Amino acid sequence: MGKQNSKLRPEVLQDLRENTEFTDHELQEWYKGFLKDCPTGHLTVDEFKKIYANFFPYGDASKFAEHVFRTFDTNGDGTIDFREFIIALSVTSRGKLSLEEFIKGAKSDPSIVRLLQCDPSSASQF
Ligand SMILES: [Ca+2]
Repeated sequence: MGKQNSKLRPEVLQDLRENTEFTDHELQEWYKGFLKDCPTGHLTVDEFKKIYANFFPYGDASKFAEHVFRTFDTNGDGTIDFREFIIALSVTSRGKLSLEEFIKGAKSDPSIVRLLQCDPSSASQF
């Protein structure tokens, strides 16, 4: 298998720094975490559902996960790469949170839960 390269390349780092509010250090930390969950560097919808289920273990969240996945997958190629992930996250968290804080905050903040679970096609149920 060899040693995994878990460092972002300088040109990638520069691009992400300009498009998010994260620092170099935070971006590297997020990238390490991303590769841990997703060694290929590309999240599929099935992998995303698994991760999402850890965020929201109650109920069947897979439909919502698919909606969030489509929101994150900005180029619509069916996978979420690190750039799409971190930019979506930067918008959500404003870059002020660690991953743990984000998960904790997302679980305890009803507005984020609503945001993540918002499915326009089923909004009329509420
Ligand atoms: Ca994509």
